[in-house]
Formats: sequence, C-alpha cells, structure tokens
Amino acid sequence: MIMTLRTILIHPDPRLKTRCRPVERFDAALRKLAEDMLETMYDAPGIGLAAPQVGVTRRLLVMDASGKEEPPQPMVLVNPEVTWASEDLNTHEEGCLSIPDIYEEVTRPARVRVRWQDLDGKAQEQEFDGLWATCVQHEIDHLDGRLFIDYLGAVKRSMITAKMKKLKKQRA
Ligand code: K2U
Ligand code: ZN
Repeated sequence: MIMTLRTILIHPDPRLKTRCRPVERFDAALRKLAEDMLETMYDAPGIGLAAPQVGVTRRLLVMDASGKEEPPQPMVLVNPEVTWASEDLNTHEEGCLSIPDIYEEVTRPARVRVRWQDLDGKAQEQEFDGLWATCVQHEIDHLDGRLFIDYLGAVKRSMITAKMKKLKKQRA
C-alpha cells in the first residue's frame, strides 16, 4: 500500500474559496485520497486537512487532534455537517497549512455535534470538544470555501494575503 504525499495549496487560490460538492462514490479512489491526505497531514505536520487544500473540491476531511502523549486517532469524515453547536464559545490560536506561519486567535462554539459518512458510506455522529471541536469546525469551513482569516478584520486579512502572494512568488 503505497501512500502519496499531496501538494498543499497556498492561499490565495480559487479552489480554497470554493464551496465543495458532496462525495457520491464510496470507492477505492476515495479511500486512496483519504490515505494520502492523512499521510500529507502527518507529514506537514498538522492535526487536520481538508480535500480542497490538496486541490480536490469535494466534501472530505481528515483529522487527528490527539495529543503527543496519546495514541494516534486518525479520523476520516465524508460529507460532514454540524447538527448542533454549544452556546458557550472557546477562543483558540489557529493556524492553517494553506496559510503557513500565520497564527491568530479565532472564537468558535466550544462543542459541536457532527454527522458524517465513513469510507463505507455508513452514517456516524459524534460530539467534539476542546481542540477536536476547533479542528473539525476549521476543516468544515474549508469545505465551504471559508478560511480562518475570514474571521479577522479586513486590514489584517489583506496584509496576510499580500504576505502569502509574496511567499508564492518566492516558491515559484
Ligand atoms: O486545516 C489545516 O490547515 C490544518 C490546521 C488545522 C487546525 C487549525 C487550527 C486549530 C486546530 C487545527 C492546522 O494547521 S494543523 C497545525 C496546528 C495544530 C494545532 C494548532 C494550530 C495549528
Ligand atoms: Zn486550514
């Protein structure tokens, strides 16, 4: 079983602003993509990765927000949706593999219930809290073409976008 590291798109990129379409075919290609995304996430390293970040505008995300001392807990969520969000909020410093070296505080519901399909198309539902809740909301935002910098003020966001354009020019 060979896994392939995928290239992570850097903001600004139209594919990162796209509302992704649902996954319809639960086949070997989907499984391969999920495996590649998990390998790409661990290699980055990151604790989450959404399909549009590797150029696939479909509703699929992977995450593993388990702490360093805990065993890995890779999760694959297909066609995820938030079915409930707590009133109380939580503020966490967020980063994004598509916006390297930028970290800003974002406030989100502290707990969310998410419903999704697994790689066999079977329905799953679970409540997330802590870093898992922050991460799953950050990843589902990616599927709707939303980035964590969209929660910042316009001035800060435009400075970050200018910085990323420069970085992309250097990398090209
Ligand atoms: O989606 C991504 O780009 C990976 C994100 C996921 C994430 C962002 C903010 C908060 C939690 C998860 C990160 O780049 S993964 C690296 C990381 C890990 C912990 C905290 C911040 C960033
Ligand atoms: Zn991100």
